[in-house]
Amino acid sequence: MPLIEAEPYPFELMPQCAALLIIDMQRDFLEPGGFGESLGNDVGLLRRTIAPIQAVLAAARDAGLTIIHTREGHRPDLADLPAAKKARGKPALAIGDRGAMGRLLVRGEPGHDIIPELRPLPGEPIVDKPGKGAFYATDLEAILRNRSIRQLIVCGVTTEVCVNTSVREANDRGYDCLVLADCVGSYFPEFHQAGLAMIKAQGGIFGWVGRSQAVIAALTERSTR
Ligand code: TIU
Repeated sequence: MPLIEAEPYPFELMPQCAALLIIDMQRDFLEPGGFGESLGNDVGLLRRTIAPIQAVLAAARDAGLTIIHTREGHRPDLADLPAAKKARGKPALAIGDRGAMGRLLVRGEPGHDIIPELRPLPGEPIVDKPGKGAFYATDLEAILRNRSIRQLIVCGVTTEVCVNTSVREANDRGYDCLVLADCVGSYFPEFHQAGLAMIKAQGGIFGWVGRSQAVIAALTERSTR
């Protein structure tokens, strides 16, 4: 059983019941002209996560792990968009408005796509989520149950918003989450740090925090054995 260096204590990876969960690595959050920028954020801050996620993704694919991608977004008719979410922050461009990459945070638009560097392969489930949490109003739990998944290795953006919300949802449902610090990112460095601290505090109240290299080493050792 690979033991992965993590805080608050090593994570016992069980590869046969673990999934790599990559949260919302979409053009809308990582490229200029999308939803993230419409909220007043510097989207360049998230790009340091791309190379380490690519490396973990490659190792997870080689090791045969289940890989699940999520995307935050809404139906083109916006019927699943709460009025409060659309109004929040009074942005000049709101969800559903037309931006440089199509309608902001709307399914089927170019900005809603996962960035090309992390394009899903056929057979890797993509979970479309209308909220910040990956479990709310999605079939993620059914997918995990059908594959007997009990552990989640978590990557994606942003640390304190969709990553934290999803990890909290997963924790309440009985999943063990290992969040990779170099594979999650925020528009606010201080929120990134606090978001990770909150997960691992109190003996790992929501889960574990580790780094990509430790996971890659464990998976590589396993796939070459
Ligand atoms: N995916 C995700 O985190 N959605 C957000 O809206 N994040 C922000 O930090 N705004």
